[in-house]
Amino acid sequence: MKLILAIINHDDAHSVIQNLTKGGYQVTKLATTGGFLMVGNTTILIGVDEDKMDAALEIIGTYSTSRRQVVPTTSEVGLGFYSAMPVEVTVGGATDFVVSDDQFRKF
Ligand code: 2BA
Repeated sequence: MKLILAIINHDDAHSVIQNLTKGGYQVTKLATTGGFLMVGNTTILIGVDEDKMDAALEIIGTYSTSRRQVVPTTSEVGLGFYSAMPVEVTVGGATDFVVSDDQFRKF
């Protein structure tokens, strides 16, 4: 058994989860926040048998899209003055972690 933790964009969450569920996977959705942009994203947990793991990752990849996002940052330009310097970053598709789940029990 493996546990997939996938961090995806809020806007993709519905179609990713819908297609995983359609494929027979059980999914738990968490509302999370990225530490860099400090904006909301979605983390999904999927417990899968090893032989179904690649197909789950494939679904996540198919329905997750990457986006360019502008982040306002401020930097000191001297004498206590600050200038706003927008920085553009590419966010996602999906960031996936796969961990071994040595114990899985359901009561
Ligand atoms: P955030 O931390 O809000 O990061 C959003 C995007 O900002 C990242 O996209 C990346 O393009 C950029 N970024 C993040 N940290 C940066 C830094 N120190 N310097 C410059 N640019 C930076 P993604 O890499 O696609 O990540 C999307 C979200 O996935 C992240 O949101 C975070 O919530 C999660 N994530 C990504 N890698 C992770 C990791 N190694 N561990 C835990 N969470 C991760």
